[in-house]
Amino acid sequence: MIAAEVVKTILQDRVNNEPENEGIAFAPVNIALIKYWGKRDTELNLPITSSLSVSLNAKGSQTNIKLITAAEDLIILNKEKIANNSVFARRLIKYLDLFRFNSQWHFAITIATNVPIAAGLASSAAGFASIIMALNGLFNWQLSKRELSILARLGSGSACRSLWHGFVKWQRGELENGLDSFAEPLPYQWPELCIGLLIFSGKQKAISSRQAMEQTVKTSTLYSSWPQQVAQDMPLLEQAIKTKDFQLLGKNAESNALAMHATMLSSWPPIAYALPETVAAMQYIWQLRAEGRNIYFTQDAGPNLKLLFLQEDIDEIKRLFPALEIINIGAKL
Ligand code: 2P0
Repeated sequence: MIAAEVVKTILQDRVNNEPENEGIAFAPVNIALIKYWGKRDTELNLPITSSLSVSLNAKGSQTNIKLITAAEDLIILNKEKIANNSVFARRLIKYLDLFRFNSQWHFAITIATNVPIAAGLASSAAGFASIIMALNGLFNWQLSKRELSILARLGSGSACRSLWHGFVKWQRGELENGLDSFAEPLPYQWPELCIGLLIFSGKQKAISSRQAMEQTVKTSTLYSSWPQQVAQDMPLLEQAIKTKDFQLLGKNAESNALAMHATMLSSWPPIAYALPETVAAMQYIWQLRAEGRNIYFTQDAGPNLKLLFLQEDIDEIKRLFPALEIINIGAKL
């Protein structure tokens, strides 16, 4: 099934809604503790496995969207106009086309994000989630979060998890049209859990996660073990969240991230997102753990690490990693 048909199935006669003046929405960045890596359908971003994330509170993207009288869309990212033939704009315009039910419609879209773009900090997830929520406001569709999650996925897979704060699970689903592949919040709070962003580079990555995922699925000999890895890690991670077992959470999240990167290293051409500083930091964290400290990490499609630790250790962690940006994911907004 193609994405445009999924959109029509969900919106039905709402495609005829009159637009309001403006749609505005914020969506948080999410960090996967059990990763999404590999698609069974590249058009609909349907995953091979389920995944589980935690959202980063106030870190994310704010989108304002309006209809304008103009010959083309106007895209402003962090106060700068983006050329409509850039890679970023083309991907965004392709997504907006799914909702352009009148060929005369052009959008003015302003996105403000407070995380480094394309540095493995899932800015596209927050971006597409905030865009679909803003469109929902602009056209007064009044869609459920579940429906918005499905539509966000069409922009970027991980965006379907950025509709909520806290812990979120994306069920892979079984259907070909993906109508059962959406995320849902988990009913658990863990106010003491902290995430620290250890940033080594905010530069654009050499290979997009989209391309890297595809290359891994096609060529990695280890990829066949990935669904097994997720099947093993997912229930343990859910149990860790439910019982607030920090070591169980840390071990499974870290091991899941390393397994994902192992599949990339075993693909051809090989994909390595780590920089020498990334590897040095991993070894330092393993050394800290050997000394009895409660600290783990996860890594996405970029060189930066996200450290996992508890509120009670925050002073010690600040001392050990002075440059760390700490996000208490359980804090009230
Ligand atoms: C995740 N990542 O679960 C994994 C872990 C990166 C590493 O989801 O092609 O930007 O748009 O569906 O969602 C990044 O991939 O890929 C990602 P598309 P997406 O967070």
